[in-house]
Amino acid sequence: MSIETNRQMTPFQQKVQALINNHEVLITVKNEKLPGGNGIFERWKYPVLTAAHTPVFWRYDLDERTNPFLMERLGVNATFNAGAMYWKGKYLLMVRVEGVDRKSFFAVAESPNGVDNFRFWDYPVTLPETDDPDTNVYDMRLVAHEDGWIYGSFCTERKDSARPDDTSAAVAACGIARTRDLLTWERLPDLVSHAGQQRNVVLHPEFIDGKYALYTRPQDGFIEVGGGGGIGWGLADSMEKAEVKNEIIIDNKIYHTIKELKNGQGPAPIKTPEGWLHLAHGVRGTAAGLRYVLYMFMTDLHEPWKVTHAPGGYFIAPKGAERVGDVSNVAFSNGWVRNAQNEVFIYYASSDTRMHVATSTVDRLVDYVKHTPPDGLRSAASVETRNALIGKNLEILKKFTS
Ligand code: M1P
Repeated sequence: MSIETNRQMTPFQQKVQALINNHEVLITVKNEKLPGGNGIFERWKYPVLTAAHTPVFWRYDLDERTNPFLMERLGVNATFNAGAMYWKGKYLLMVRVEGVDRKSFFAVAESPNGVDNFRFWDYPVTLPETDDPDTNVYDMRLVAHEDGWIYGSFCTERKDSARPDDTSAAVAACGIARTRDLLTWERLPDLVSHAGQQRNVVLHPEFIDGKYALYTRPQDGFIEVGGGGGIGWGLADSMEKAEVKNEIIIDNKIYHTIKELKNGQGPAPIKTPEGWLHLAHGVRGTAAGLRYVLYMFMTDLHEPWKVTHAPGGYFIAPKGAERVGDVSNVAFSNGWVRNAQNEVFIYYASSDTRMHVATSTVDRLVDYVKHTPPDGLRSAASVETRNALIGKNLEILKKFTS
């Protein structure tokens, strides 16, 4: 974008031009696949989105009369936890943009190749409210459902009116909106669940027995999932008045694993001939606070509520600079894209601050979930599994040298 090229620019205009030029340089940096991955996926060198990637005209008042010092009037704190989809030849992220006022909103950024050159659309999403206005909305999962609509399911957070004196008491529920063009959104009533609060609710892309199927995450409190928890599954007759009457837990949290404290479905699963590939986050406690990592599992092609393969341990954990941010030690994903070449672009946020991409393929991810040993749940079992691998490998290596 260039301005006022036909005449001498004023000092103010020169400062505006510098801001715009620097922004353009940042958002057009070519990304590079990092060498030395683990064979499962590759990381990329640069975050695909940071707060600084948001347009200059979202943050600054560019009118010299009202902003003579060219200050940021509406700062952006973070860009993270993005839903994703492939749309009209572009990789789209539905980004959680958090202002310096702590309110999150949704905005679309698009890229021609999925790994760099993400550019925000001019305006954030105008999300209609229900009769009970949201205080905060975040973490949208985008799903092109076989009914023809694109749905966004997200967390809507409101003050807990039952605890008026506690200014941090909140209630989380699943908000639902739908669109056909990603520009105009129809807000639907929030999901009615009978299992407490809800976050990380994801719509399955296909009907199951003629009903809508939802991955849920029942929780007793706003932060704590409580005694039950895990990734749930339930059916709803319609999305216009979505209600899940029964939820079953299909993927439990388990003591002394990467999902000891809580877990949650990431994006909608990817369909493969061998089953549905799932990406999720698992949370455990440490002396330094919670640690969020990503893990994968596979469910049955015809009965997606049945887990068929569960590789042990994490798939992606925050690494290096990813470990530091507003909420440190967090890897979180609610968006991935499988393209026509069966490449998979995994969009993950680090430490509630910025967005990254990791790339793999459907074949590699299926191999990973099917052939990575499950968690033996005891140190002795882990040693036994590792010894089997070591023994087999030493025999192979002997042949290399003989
Ligand atoms: O701060 C880490 C994450 O915490 C929440 O996830 P969960 O409900 O699984 O604990 C969400 O607020 C998420 O946005 C955030 O990234």
